[in-house]
Amino acid sequence: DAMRSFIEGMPKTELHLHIEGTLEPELLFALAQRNKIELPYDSVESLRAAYAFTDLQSFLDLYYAGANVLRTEQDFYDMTAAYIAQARADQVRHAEIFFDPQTHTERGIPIEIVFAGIARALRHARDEYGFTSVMIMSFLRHLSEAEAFITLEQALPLRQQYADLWTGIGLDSSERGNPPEKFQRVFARCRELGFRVVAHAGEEGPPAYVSDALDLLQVERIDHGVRSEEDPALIERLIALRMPLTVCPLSNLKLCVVEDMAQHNLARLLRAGLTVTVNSDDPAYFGGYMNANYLAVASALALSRDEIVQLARNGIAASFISVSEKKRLG
Ligand code: ES4
Ligand code: ZN
Repeated sequence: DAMRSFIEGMPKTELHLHIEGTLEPELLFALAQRNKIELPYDSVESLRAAYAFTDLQSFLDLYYAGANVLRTEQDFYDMTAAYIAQARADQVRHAEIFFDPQTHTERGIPIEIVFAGIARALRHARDEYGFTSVMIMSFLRHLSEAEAFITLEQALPLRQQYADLWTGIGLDSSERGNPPEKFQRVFARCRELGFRVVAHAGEEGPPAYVSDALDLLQVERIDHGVRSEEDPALIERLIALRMPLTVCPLSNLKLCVVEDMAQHNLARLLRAGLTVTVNSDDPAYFGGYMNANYLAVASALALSRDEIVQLARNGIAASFISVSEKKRLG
């Protein structure tokens, strides 16, 4: 219908995308075969059938298991190139991409391999298609702050080599029981080094984790943040700060953060004046890329065309690109 073609044709930005979460079952099987890795599933279909999650942890267990097929620079390149093809088909013009080095270094994959494969695909997309991107290196919050510091130390020698892409630091993985305060010192160090910082907060965790991400980590965006609604004073603060929330509707549905899409608070948050953006999180696991996320909320929440446009504009405003590049995006 008309809303569908409007959404499909609209230029977009992606601000919350885990590259390891774009590994489709087909590619996962192909990489397993290429790397001679045995999988506990006998087909692409049986793997996909296992993607029935009850909460964040039930997803993370499969997501980390899936990442085990990524071994070579070419594997990281192929995964990233496949994502870019999907994003371009959805009229995504710019993507800010999380990657989790610890998921790979813990398995003995050198951090250099991770950076090189992802960056080669992103540079190719920029040079060939004008598709721009930012890399956001994320710390796994179920690991210790000391381990985050070690990862930062391993990555810093690569900073100059990837200065055109790697400008962000994030915080992801199991939220409950791993509050922002656990990473206060490493985030302070990252800010001192000049990185842009963001953190997942208020996905499964309480609104206090959102306030703490602001106060203790001094983040510039909140990833998810949907549970902020439980604290009206926090909502007022997020509005006053124009703090962007990178909301991921299909993710929230698949991880049972919301019971059904009609219950999602994206429209209420947007109408209250928050800088809400729409994003796809881990599209290979959650059943859809950018357009599917926009279509799901547009239909379930009866968004107007103006509201769809506002969401897309918020994505440009909240991105980590220069004013001149923002003008290029509209
Ligand atoms: C994630 Cl949905 C989500 N939440 C927290 N950490 C993550 N890593 C990948 N996807
Ligand atoms: Zn996420």
